[in-house]
Amino acid sequence: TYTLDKLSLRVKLDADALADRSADTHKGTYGHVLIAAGSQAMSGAGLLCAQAALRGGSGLVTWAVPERIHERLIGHFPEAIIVGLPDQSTGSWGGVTPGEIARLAAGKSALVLGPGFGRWRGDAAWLREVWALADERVPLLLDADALNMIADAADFAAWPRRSGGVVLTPHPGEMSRLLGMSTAEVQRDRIGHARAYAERHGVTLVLKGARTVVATPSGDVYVNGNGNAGMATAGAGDVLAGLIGSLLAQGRNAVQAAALGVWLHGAAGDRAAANRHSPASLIASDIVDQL
Ligand code: NPW
Ligand code: AMP
Ligand code: MG
Repeated sequence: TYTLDKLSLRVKLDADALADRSADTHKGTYGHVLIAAGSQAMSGAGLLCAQAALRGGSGLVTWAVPERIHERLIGHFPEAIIVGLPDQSTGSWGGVTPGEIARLAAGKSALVLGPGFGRWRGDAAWLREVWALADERVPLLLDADALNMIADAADFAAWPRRSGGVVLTPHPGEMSRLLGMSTAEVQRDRIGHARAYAERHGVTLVLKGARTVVATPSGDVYVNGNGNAGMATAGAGDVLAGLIGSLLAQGRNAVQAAALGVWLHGAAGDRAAANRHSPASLIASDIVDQL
């Protein structure tokens, strides 16, 4: 087990490398993230996620949403490409088909799926199809409701491994659903549960909350030391998902992107808190602003 604090010099050097851009580059050099996130009531989750992906340094961000909310987002986020996918009155993520997401994911540098989706019955089969159809070389980050979909799948351990890598970013409530145990039980052994899950499923697992744990498929664990309770606020996790997606798109592997993303997210949260009279008034957009 490593502490990201103790390795802070290495994390900082890695962070500095992000800022160190060679002159002869263009937006295509820095990756293209596809964010599939947001719904009627929770378009904000998608917006925060997509903003964090751009602030994280990706050259291009495409934000995919169900068609019905597309119209009202136009003009609110000029830097993002916003694509409305055909939807229906019912079904997972507003009835958008897995095939539409896979088609859009082709040629992208990373895919972030789940923030602000909402929940439907039969979600596990829907996610399984995205998993099968989307190019396995594209790194995949699953957050929020996409994690609830995994929790509903009886056979997640048997899903084929993806060569691009997979990052899961549960908070303790989502982790409790993944493991079928109470949140209190998860919290009693955060490192043990995170490590066992990551090894068993061949994923990089980020167990969020105070002292976020990053567990790798090979059994290493990093515990983060920065961040603050002001980050216990709506949308903070959606920002982290977009940020890690951005680092994946810029060529970091799953473990590097998760560890660096968690540390940068905490550092930005600490700056955001310091800028306010009280951490209580910190909101997720402040974290995006400080990246
Ligand atoms: P309790 O009981 O409160 O203590 P859910 P969600 C637990 C979207 N959002 N330590 C918590 O415990 C998301 O992207 C949209 C311990 C409770 O049981 C998702 O799509 C926003 N326990 C959707 O909303 C802004 C912890 O988890 C459960 C914990 C639902 O996501 C908000 C709650 O989790 C939001 O991001 C911790 N550190 N953290 C928007 N503006 O569009 C959580 N728990 O039921 O999965 O609900 O996280 O709000
Ligand atoms: P979510 O619950 O998905 O919105 O994610 C919340 C984000 O804020 C995660 O990155 C957490 O690690 C972070 N966070 C929430 N509460 C705290 C806390 N008390 N201390 C440090 N970070 C926190
Ligand atoms: Mg969340």
